Amino acid sequence: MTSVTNRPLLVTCGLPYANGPCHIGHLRTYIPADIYVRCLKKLRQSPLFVCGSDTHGTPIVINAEQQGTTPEKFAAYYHRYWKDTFKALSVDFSHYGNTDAPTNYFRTQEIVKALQENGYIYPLVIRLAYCPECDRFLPDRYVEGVCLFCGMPARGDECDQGCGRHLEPGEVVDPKCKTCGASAEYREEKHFFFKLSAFKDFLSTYLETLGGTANARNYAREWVTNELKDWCITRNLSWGVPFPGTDLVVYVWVDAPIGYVSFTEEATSTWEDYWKKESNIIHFIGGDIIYHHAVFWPALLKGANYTTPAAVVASGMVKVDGETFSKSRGHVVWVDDDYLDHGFHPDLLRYYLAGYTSHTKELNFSWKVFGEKVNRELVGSLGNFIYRTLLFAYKNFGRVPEAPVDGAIIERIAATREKMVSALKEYEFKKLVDAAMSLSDFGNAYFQSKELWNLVKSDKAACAREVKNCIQLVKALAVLLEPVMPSTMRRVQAQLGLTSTYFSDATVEVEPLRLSQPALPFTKIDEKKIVELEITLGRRMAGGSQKAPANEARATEATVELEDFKKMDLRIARIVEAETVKKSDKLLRITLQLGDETRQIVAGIARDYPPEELIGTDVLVLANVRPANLMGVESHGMLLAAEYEGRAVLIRPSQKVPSGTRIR
Ligand code: B3M
Ligand code: ZN
Repeated sequence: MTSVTNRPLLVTCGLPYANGPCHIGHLRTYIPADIYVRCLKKLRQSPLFVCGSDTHGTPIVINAEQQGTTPEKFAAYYHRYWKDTFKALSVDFSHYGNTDAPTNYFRTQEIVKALQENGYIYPLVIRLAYCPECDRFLPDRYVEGVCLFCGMPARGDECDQGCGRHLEPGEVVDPKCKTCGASAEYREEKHFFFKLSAFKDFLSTYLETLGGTANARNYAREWVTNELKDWCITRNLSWGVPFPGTDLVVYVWVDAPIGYVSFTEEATSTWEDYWKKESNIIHFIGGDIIYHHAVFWPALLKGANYTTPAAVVASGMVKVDGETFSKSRGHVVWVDDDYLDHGFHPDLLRYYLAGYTSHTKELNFSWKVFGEKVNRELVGSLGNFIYRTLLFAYKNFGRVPEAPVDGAIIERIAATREKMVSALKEYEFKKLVDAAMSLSDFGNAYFQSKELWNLVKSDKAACAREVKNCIQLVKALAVLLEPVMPSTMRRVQAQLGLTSTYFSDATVEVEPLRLSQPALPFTKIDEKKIVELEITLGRRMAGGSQKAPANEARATEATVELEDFKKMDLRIARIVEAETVKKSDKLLRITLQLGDETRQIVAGIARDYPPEELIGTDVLVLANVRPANLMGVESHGMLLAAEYEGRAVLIRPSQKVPSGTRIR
């Protein structure tokens, strides 16, 4: 947060590629950015918060090709996916667009033309990898080879395993075609370059005052002092924004950041206040794309007479169980398969990611630490304080007692709020969370030290005052922590009947209203569950493979051979027994009659079907799925159900047929 607050304020997040599902690594950008924006709103500012899907570039074309679909359909699927995922995680953008939209085509071409008019784009005949077998030029990810600078294996436009450099076409040695494997040759073709080198002086000055995190500034400075090369900004592809007057498209790293502008245009008619006038633009990004945001992007904006960003906030990397994050090596935690699908509340993950370590430091994800943080801090401290306070007040007074709050309590809350606001200015989300959590610890100690359970008997009026103090602390926590855990804290606010929840309200005395039976804000995570998740992750990491995320298959209308379909043994079965699996609120243990055979299966439908209603009914099962063990119960077969509005809807035959009947 910069000190100038009256300027139009825009916060953005790096655009996820519409190329695959969400993993924990992504969330280090989105969750802190969302917390930041929510805090600003609590401080009565009105930031616009935009993001969108990055739909262009060669990886998307290649993946669509491999799945037998078009890049449009492929990207459109993931665009919807990301939109839904952000919603599920309470990441609340003012607008979420996508770069394959007309607004972005228009804005990209307009900016390219402005750069041309201002003399920052020039044509150049260059040598490009060309595959004689496929008979085409090989842009970016279509080519693999060796990095010209460090000799490590490199793919397309980046040296991802070596020096980390952005690679220009022609800087990959020994190029091979990624599609057919043939050795590529170099051929000459005319392309267009952006004169990044002309911005050296501008960038040196610009970086002196760039806000955000120091890692972004320092990294960018190094590049600007050492090496600023012009960028080739055209590619031989048909997927992307056409480069005016050619049959090339614009390089994805041009039209992707321009998405920030076009999404603002889609969000508000006053978009020029953000991008053409003095404004306050804050980019939240991952630490691996600093060069693009703090060097290339400001130069591009400057060259086209647009407003340059005021701050770049770059998050540290994520490790998984001590290993460098890598999807291909299985060092990955998927947000759907590994987290949301297990019924975990998004607020727990938001808390963990924001409060684990400093924003710019490396975060080592581990289920064990996640479990401990949830159980010790959220359940043991925060949840415990909120619940015991509200329960004690409800039982002994039936209401928020009518008594003044101690000045010392109000001061303690004000000091916490101040710490949080200064942490926010430094983009230090851990400090922000820590400040609130120490208020929670203070609350617990206070409750304990006043021995309210004795005081209520000896001096009810004195007890009422102390209860009021505790409730004031609960109110403050519910207000101050709402940006971190929005839905959980809003539930607590509702119990106190709070209507105004700005940060300034934390020190406003809570109204003496009637209380109802309070609800536990958090529930403990079973140790067994954590062990189960650790095992799954351990297997994936040992297997060294990327478990295909469930959505990948659903992504497209990939075709299936009839032979493959015939391998599935689909049958009608009759449910003869059903009961809930112990310690699980999701799973049912079901016994099926399949002709002469009886089978036990475990199905995750306990929330949608009471067991007693299932007995005697017919269902459709995949009988030859590999047996699995779920929560210690063997499952041999899979029930087929439609997924509708988050519920399972069982598929049943339209008339009675004998159990065991095959489906064709
Ligand atoms: N789509 C994702 C990445 O490289 C890329 C970000 C674009 S931000 C304009 O992290
Ligand atoms: Zn390299």
